[in-house]
Amino acid sequence: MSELLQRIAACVEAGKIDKNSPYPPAMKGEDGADELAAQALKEGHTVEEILEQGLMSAMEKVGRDMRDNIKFVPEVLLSARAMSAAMQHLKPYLASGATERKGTFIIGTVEGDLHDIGKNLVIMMVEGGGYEVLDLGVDVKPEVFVEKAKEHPNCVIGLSCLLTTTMPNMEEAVKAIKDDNPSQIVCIGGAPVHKDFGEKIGADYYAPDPQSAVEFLDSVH
Ligand code: B1M
Repeated sequence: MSELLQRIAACVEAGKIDKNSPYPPAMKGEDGADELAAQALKEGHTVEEILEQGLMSAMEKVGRDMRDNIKFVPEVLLSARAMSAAMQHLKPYLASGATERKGTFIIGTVEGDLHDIGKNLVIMMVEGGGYEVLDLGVDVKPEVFVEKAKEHPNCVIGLSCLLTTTMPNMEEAVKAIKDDNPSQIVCIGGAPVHKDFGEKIGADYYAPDPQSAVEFLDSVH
């Protein structure tokens, strides 16, 4: 891997967003993921190289570290922001269709639930994993998931929920999606839900953390 791509990966892993960002102190004044991604494109690195060697590998490491309690939410959010800053330079190429994405992931927090920090972390990891993500936001009604699934054949639907009181709404959403298309793949996650609940409501997979969601997507694509 080129030294420049290694530096991008190091910025994402360390949460170094751009030259002006003060975190981490050891990298103060140095270029961040933002400047280095722009430089890499200018120097002729392909979008795929930057994505796979610079961003995805680093985010995968961050995801594993989060799962292993080596990194925590604030650090992961900084890594996610560093990746976002680099992604801004790549997005025009990705949007043009010139670069193949692995698949589409449609995610939302279920009806009645306004929590989105965990969902947004999942989005960052899944985007970092090479997928197109459609974010439906929070308080998403079952029929919206159904409608969006129809618009994106072969997508995987992700449902997040943070309240015990909205777990029945997650069940309703899964039922509506599966009633409409029994082969639609649904992945669930969120603090109050667990594997047994997922099995009970007919979800295909329970992801305890964002990295598991990425690994699940890789397993079905
Ligand atoms: Co709320 N809230 N909140 N809250 N809130 C909790 C969840 C609560 C546990 C606090 C408590 O009482 N100790 C409690 C729920 C209790 C319960 O249901 N048993 C609670 C409550 C009661 C409420 C209100 C009802 C409070 C009130 O108004 N009386 C209200 C409900 C509003 C609503 O949704 N209708 C409410 C409101 C809010 C705020 C708006 C103030 C704010 C949300 C801001 C926002 O999200 N933009 C908020 C917050 C911040 C929290 C806490 C403090 C933090 C949640 C969070 O973001 N965690 C929370 C207490 C706590 O957890 N300490 C609490 C960090 C986040 C990274 O973790 O979302 O679990 P998490 O996501 C994880 C995994 O679960 C997983 O990946 C993430 C990273 O590992 N994951 C997925 C999540 N979704 C996934 C999907 C996947 C895969 C993995 O695939 C599809």
